[in-house]
Amino acid sequence: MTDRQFEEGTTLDRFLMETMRATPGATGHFVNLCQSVALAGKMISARVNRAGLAGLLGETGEVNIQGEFVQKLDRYANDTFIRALEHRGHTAMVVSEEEAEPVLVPSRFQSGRYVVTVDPLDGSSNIDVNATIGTIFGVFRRLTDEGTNADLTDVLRPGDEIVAAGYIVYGSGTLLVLGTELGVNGFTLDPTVGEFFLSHPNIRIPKGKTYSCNEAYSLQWPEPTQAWLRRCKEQGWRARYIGSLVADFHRNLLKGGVFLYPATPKSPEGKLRLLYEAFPLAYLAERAGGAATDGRGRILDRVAQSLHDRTPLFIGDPDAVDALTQS
Ligand code: P6P
Repeated sequence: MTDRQFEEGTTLDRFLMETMRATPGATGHFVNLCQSVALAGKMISARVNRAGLAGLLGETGEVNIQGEFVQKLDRYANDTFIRALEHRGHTAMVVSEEEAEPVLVPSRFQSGRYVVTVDPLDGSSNIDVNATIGTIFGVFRRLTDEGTNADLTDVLRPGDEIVAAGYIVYGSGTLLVLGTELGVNGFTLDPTVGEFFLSHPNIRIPKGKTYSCNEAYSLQWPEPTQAWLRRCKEQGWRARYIGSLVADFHRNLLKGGVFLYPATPKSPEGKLRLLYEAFPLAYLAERAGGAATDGRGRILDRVAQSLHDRTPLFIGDPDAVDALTQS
């Protein structure tokens, strides 16, 4: 946990530089990577915030613009994120929900020591109703020699080997939440100056009786999970569900609560993605005092078998996650 106190108005860059100075052996590559992520977040935020305009134009029947624009937002977010990472010498490869195969940094750029997994725009089906969406990312240090091409061995590995993770949530504001071994901190974008400022230092998940799930599928869940839900209702829990994982997770992280997306007959392996959704959010949850399992065991104990593995996900309040996990 970050036990350093930062002044009001600390920018993300200042936070990163001061944290780096306090980290023996730090070379600045990770700081550089975080700055690339922040740039991508600013660019995606600006574009997402204009999606409404496209929507408006779309209402004139110009389906082209609206359809193209919205459909392109996933692709725009993906390309922006990859372009922001590839040319600064800190990243070797990116694994993205939008890419069937890993994306190696082009040979014209210097490859780096990190491999990044990303869901460029989680919840993008909510864009046309202006609901909160976000970018989720995880960071591994590559296992392969930096003189060679990164490959699948750098990402098909235990979630526990993640060295950092975070997300950028595009809602009423744009917030970057970054987790490292020092803790979890939130930075709010001030669009008037184009800077992220420390707004949520040392995030720790509070106790909270809120469950977040798509109850439409609850009759298909395993009986123990259904029984847990009935008990919550008897105990007066609240329900909150945005239908955008990153937004539901973010609310629970700040206010307390648990998100659950169990397996169903339609999605026997679960719906959510292991490498670039569950791993990064599980990393953040645990460093903020929460927990994350797949209903049987700890998410970060899982080893990714393929790039687009899916998983059931129970994440947030540690007591609720424990109650939902049948060993
Ligand atoms: P459902 C969004 O499409 C997403 O991948 C997650 O962000 C979200 O938590 C989940 O799917 C919502 O799924 O089945 O409730 O629409």
